[in-house]
Amino acid sequence: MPLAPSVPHTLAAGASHTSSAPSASSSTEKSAQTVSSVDWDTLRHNFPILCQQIHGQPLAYLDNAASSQKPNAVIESIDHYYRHDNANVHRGIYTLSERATQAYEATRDKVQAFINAAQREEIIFVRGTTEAINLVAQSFARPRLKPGDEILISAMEHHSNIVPWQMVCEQTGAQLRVVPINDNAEIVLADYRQLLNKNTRLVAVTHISNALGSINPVQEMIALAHQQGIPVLLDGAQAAPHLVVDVQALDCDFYAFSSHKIYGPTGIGVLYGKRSWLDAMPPYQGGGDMISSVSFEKTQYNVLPYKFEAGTPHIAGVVGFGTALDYVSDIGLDNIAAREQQLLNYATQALSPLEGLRIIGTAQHKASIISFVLEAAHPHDISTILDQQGVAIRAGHHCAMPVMERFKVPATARASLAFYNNEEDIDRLAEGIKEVNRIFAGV
Ligand code: 7TS
Repeated sequence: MPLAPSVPHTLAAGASHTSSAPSASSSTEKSAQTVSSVDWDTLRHNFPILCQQIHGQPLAYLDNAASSQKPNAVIESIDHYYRHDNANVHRGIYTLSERATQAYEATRDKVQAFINAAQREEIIFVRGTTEAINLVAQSFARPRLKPGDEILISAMEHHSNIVPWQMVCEQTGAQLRVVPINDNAEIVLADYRQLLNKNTRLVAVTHISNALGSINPVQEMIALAHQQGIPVLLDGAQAAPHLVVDVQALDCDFYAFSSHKIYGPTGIGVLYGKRSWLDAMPPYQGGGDMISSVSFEKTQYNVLPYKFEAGTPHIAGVVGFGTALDYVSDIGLDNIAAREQQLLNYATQALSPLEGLRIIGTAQHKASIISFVLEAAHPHDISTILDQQGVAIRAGHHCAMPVMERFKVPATARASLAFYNNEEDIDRLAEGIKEVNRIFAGV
């Protein structure tokens, strides 16, 4: 089956995109790009939602860890799909269904290239990181676990990488073990080494923490686990948008991430799994598309990856996701990572001296996420006052309640930066925090 996307790349990328970021077809041009040669200001204008005012002020969107905004190219490709190609996939012998199928399967190839998976069959489309982890918990872990077995996670996990394991532990009598983190929010590797043992059946750890920004030493952690034959799942929800992910170099067994944090639509994400594991796993859900034949006596399951994709999938989401991957690949993940490090340094310097402000999460290797508390005000109040100034940040426990417990805070305020943010956004954040201090502490 030909797998070329039905939307030509130039159209899928959108005029405003191709005019500002080099074309994906020009690999020499792309490799010649550096962080200083990318026109970040123009790229920001690819995101129509950012060009608006909130409460009479320009929007500074600093909640990218929760969900990132969508460039014109992504919005236009979804619009194009519904206007021209919409049909169900993998079933119709007519032009629209063939186009929809081609567009859907083309994204699988793009994901394979994006994370350097060995085979396209290792890419499973799911609703997002949460569903990917639940799939592994129920289809991989559950049949293998027995009382006395252990699942090892870290103390900085998102609830999506805690609760599915607790559920499967309840179902099987296995135990959840937790690797501690130090005061800088780094995994304590000595403790990790000690906790790995002959009862450990799986390590499930986040690549980057959403609440703290820590980039974990996953390569080393995987190697240590593999020395004892223990498979490793990485929660890549925060990593895939911010650094180059190579699942073969990492040698992880499973990798989960969401489209909506990487400038694509909501409701779609990826489970990568090594083929040998996926082949041995039973389906997660039953229904259409995941079978090769059904009778009342016996159902034959479909081959990978379809065995794990029961029912009509989120086709438009997959199409938009493919465009988002083209978009970030055109800019270059290494350029994005470098730009975000510049912004992180700028923000750390701007925020650190502010009266009563304490940054929670000071790992040596850190992504562009700054969680903080202020002596004068609760994070919810900080967020409310900042919103009045058009500055959008997140406040709360960030679905990482054990992290709040670890640092003995009820909640944090969190600014999470994407490549389209700029120094002005950060200056306005700092000004807003000063205003909070004036209101609550008179300083
Ligand atoms: N894992 C991590 C590390 C995350 O940051 C998130 C979402 C998830 C899993 C779940 O992803 P989903 O796409 O399935 O929902 N994190 C956040 C956040 O930090 N604020 O809102 C959602």
